[in-house]
Amino acid sequence: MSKGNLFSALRAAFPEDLDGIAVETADTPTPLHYTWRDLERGTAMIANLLQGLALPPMSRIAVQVDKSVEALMLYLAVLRAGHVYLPLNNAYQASEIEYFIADAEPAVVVCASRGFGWVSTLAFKLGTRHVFTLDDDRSGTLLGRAALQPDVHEPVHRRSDDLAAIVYTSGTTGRSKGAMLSHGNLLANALVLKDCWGWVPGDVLIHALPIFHVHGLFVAIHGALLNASRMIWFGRFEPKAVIARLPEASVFMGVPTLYVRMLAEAALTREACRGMRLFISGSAPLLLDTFAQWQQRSGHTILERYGMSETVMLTSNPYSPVSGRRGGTVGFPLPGVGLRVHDDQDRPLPTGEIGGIQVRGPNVFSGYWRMPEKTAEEFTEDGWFRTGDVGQIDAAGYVTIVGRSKDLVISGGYNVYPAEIEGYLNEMPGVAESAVIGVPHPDFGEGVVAVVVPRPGAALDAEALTAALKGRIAHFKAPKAIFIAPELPRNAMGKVQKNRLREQHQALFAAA
Ligand code: MLC
Ligand code: AMP
Repeated sequence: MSKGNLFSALRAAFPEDLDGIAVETADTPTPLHYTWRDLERGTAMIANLLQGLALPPMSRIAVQVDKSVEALMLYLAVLRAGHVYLPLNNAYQASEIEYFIADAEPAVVVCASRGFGWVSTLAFKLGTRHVFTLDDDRSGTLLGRAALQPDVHEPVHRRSDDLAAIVYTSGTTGRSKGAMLSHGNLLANALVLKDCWGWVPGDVLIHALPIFHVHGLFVAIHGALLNASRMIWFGRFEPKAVIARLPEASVFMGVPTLYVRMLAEAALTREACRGMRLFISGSAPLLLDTFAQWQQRSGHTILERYGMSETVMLTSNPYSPVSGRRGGTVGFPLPGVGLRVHDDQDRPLPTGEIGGIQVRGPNVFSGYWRMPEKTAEEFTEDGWFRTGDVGQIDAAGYVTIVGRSKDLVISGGYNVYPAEIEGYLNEMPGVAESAVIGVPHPDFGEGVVAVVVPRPGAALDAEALTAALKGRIAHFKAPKAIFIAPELPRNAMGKVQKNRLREQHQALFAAA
């Protein structure tokens, strides 16, 4: 770890000329240009504000805001002040936020002003002392207060294994788990990716992902900052607008849905992509068909990589040679990452056989926040992390993900945990039981589907169930289709056979 903390390492990579453009907004009413000096000063002011609150060291700072450059500065300022960043999806509603605040006990919560009423009520009830607002138009109490602060700040020293962020990832049994990532985890991964993906001075990154998950927050932002690269910053992904900016850029990172949506645009041509150096995909499986279509339409070979909240990035297809990028695979373990495939009894499997993927390395998290038993369960006796992904390594060393042992649906790059949705459905009046599955979806990769069994005599209405769910949880988790059925298929042990449900509804969205 360089002197100070992860922020110091990123700051050390800023260009000498701090007056160059670091970030340019693409979808604000007028384009905004932030220089490297703006990032330096803005993060100093927010860090000073946090330090002035006299919080205990390594306090959690929970953030549920719309994407903005100021939100990026808030993240960097939290690192700079030596506190722990806790990003939250801005689609989460009260019951979801309540859980995170109760579990993480943040000293500070930052939310959008439209949510201030309910967020602050929850936060104060749960013991949080400070709630600020931050909106995507540079307004809110956070910036109002930060504006009064000095614009110089000495980054607070943190050791490599000190906590930098907690990223919540849901548990298969319902309770969400906070993956604890250290300054060292994040920096080690960022440095490896800088080399592996051939970042060069002058690269320009189109940033169109949300910044509450590891993909948009760590992989994309650290990549650009460590390389002193300008970012073209989209508050939200819009395919036409992104394609229009490709000629000015060289690097793009997306989940597969972003590629599928850009492919649907006639403007996606070789000409539009001529200046691009690298397209990267991850967070969900990239279909071979999308990989091949992209090659044909853009003339570029997407580089697919694999990672997770607990580990940041684990594998990557080769940057060079381009011909080494194999569609349908996630490439090779990154330098320093150990990756092995084991059977259910933790015995190593021979090359080519399918089993559970286990990993270790400087990027692998130390455990789940306040869940020592869960942490112990997810690590093997010899210290490897069980990813819950199922895959194989071929003779040439390429890793392929073939499925998941965890009951998880990945929809448009967002994780949806069936157990959580079933929990909400089962609580609803007239519901006896339910099963939630993922089936192929042309846009989202997987679409969430629920099969619900009514209590005897109860009449259920799928639309009403959907509306009730959307009143309680983030809408992306709500099933895209709900079927009412007299019973669920079960095996001899009484376990619900989700495979049979998946087969039954396999073509649901394809047909649509
Ligand atoms: C939005 N909706 C979704 C959805 N996104 N439904 C299912 N799955 C999704 N992913 C729903 C909304 O709830 C809303 O429903 C409706 O679609 C329109 O919402 P929107 O906000 O206008 O959607 P849109 O902007 O089109 O968003 C789609 C998207 C977004 C693909 C751009 O989902 C996205 O940015 N995904 C990226 C997620 C990501 O960054 N993952 C990285 C995880 S890190 P309603 O009912 O309100 O109309 C990780 C590790 C790793 O996995 O390896 O990287
Ligand atoms: P998250 O918990 O949101 O970080 O999601 C991590 C999960 O996303 C991994 O455990 C994988 O199941 C999945 N994932 C990430 N990248 C890929 C990829 N390239 N191909 C298939 N699955 C992926």
